[in-house]
Order: sequence, then C-alpha cells, then structure tokens
Amino acid sequence: MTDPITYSPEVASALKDGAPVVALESTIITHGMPYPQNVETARQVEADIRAEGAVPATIAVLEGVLHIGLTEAELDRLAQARDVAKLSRADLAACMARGGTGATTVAATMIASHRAGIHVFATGGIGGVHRGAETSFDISADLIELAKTPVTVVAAGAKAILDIPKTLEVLETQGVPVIAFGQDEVPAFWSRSSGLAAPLRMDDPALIAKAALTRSRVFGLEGGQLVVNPIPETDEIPRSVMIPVIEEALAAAEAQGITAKAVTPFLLDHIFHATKGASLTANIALVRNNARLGAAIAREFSTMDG
Ligand code: PSU
Ligand code: MN
Repeated sequence: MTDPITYSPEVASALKDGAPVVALESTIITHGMPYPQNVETARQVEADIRAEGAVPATIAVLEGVLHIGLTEAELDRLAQARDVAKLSRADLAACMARGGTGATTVAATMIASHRAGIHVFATGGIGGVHRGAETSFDISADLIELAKTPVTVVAAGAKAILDIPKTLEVLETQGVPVIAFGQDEVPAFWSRSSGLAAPLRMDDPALIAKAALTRSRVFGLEGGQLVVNPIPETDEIPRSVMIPVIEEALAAAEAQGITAKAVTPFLLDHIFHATKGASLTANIALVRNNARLGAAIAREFSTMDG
C-alpha cells in the first residue's frame, strides 16, 4: 500500500513545530460554490489564515491519497474538476481504497483533521437536520461526527434550508457544545439572528480552546465543539429576504425528487441563482470571517497544547 496520507511541506513543518494550523474542507469548493469564485475564495481564505498567523490545511482526496494541505495547482484542478465525489464518514476510506478523487464534507474533514493532529477547522455552514426529517430521516452525518471526533469546528450556523431547532436538539442530545461567538443568539448563516438562544456563549478564542482541552484532558470526552460565528453586519442578508428564496428552493428539490447527498448542493445552487449571486457574496464574507476566528483559536491551542 502506498502512503495513504500526504502533508504539504508547509503543514508538515507547522505540525512538527506545534504551530497553529486551521483545517479547511473541500466540499465547499466542489459542491458549495460555482467556479471560479470557489477557487478564488479558497485561496483568499488560505491567505486570511496566514495573515492571522496560522497555517491553512485544505483537505481532499486526490487519486486515492488524503491530502492535508493542497498546492495552488492541486486546488485549481479540484475546483475545476467535474463529478468529484462528496465524501463523508461513510465514503472517505472507500474512495481512498479505490484510488478515487473526492472532496471532504465537514464530517470527513473532522476525521482527517483529527488524524493529522489539527484541533481547529473553519468552514461556512454545517450540515444538519433537514426540514421534513420526520419523514425523510435526512440528518447530516456532520452532527454525529461532532459528537465523536475532537475537533473545534467554526461555522456561521446552519442554513435556514435546514430545520434549525431540530438541528440544535440533535446536537444537544449528542452532547455537542454549541458556542455562539460574541452574541447570545445562534446565527443563521446569511443573517446574524435566528431567534434562537445559543446554548453557550463565548467572547474569547482562548476560552474556546480551553473548553476543548478541558473536555479531553479532564474527562477524556470524545467529540468536538461547534462554534457558531455570526456573519459580519455589513455582509448579512436579512431573514425576510432569504425566506421566500429558501421556500422556492425546497419546493424545487421536492418537485425534482432530489434526495440524499444531492440535497444540500442542489439547494445551494438553486439559492445562488435565485439571489443572482448575492447569497454567494455573503457566503464568501462569512467563510473569511470564520477562517480568521479559526486562526485565533488555533493560536490559543498552540500555546496551551505544549
Ligand atoms: N452547508 C453549506 N455549505 C456547504 C455545505 C453545507 O452552507 O458547502 C457542505 C459541507 O461540506 C457539509 C455538507 O459538510 O455540505 C453537508 O452535506 P449533507 O447535508 O449531505 O450531510
Ligand atoms: Mn443529508
């Protein structure tokens, strides 16, 4: 068997030195945003993390090998590739075994991050409980992964395409700390407000790192933390604007019989077109904001993790 995991030189040296590293997923590139904004955003987010004194590690499977950190050329190829597999916990290993190429979701990126010794991972939105889950049973594997794998995930909340109250219920049942950064409410992706109180609030990246280390060191608890970081005010789209767009996207998915893994990418693409790209502009702003917070948390981990 050839080495199943490879590290970019920058990431390898940061991990060896205990320097701050922030993991990034690749499904957001291949299934979450259109080309060329996807690759432009991926590069920008990496630059944001470097500007904040941490090293970015974008994660993907390329021809069977799990890459922790991509070169510019690899990132560009992945962003333009067609029919890239979307890999979650269920299919990550199978894709590697058959020498395939795939993008990692939140769940698979957490698994890879933990394997690499990376404590923090920044993204846009997580998967959650879909509306109508009481009949479809569509609950993202991301939620279960948060309960199992000790990585702190920074996101802007769950999109309102999901059932946010049910998503919070599942996270509570699974014992996942949901920490709103700097406000009392859980943010709702494109908007800062969801109308739902956050289970936990923290205003200091150091406290977020300390809480994770307390879970693992004092109790040996499995599982990670979900940090929900509100989109910057200047970039937010009011809920009243998004609600009809979301309703229309959900109706289209239903009418076209979209199921399983295809649901989230279908809805994201539909909303992108329906908002004439405004949803994407907001999405880019919030991912960058999450990357900066992820870097601040990673710096704290690297001072405490000695
Ligand atoms: N939500 C977003 N953007 C995304 C995703 C979710 O706002 O790009 C992607 C992430 O990779 C997430 C995955 O892990 O979709 C969830 O897919 P599913 O609902 O099939 O578990
Ligand atoms: Mn699903």
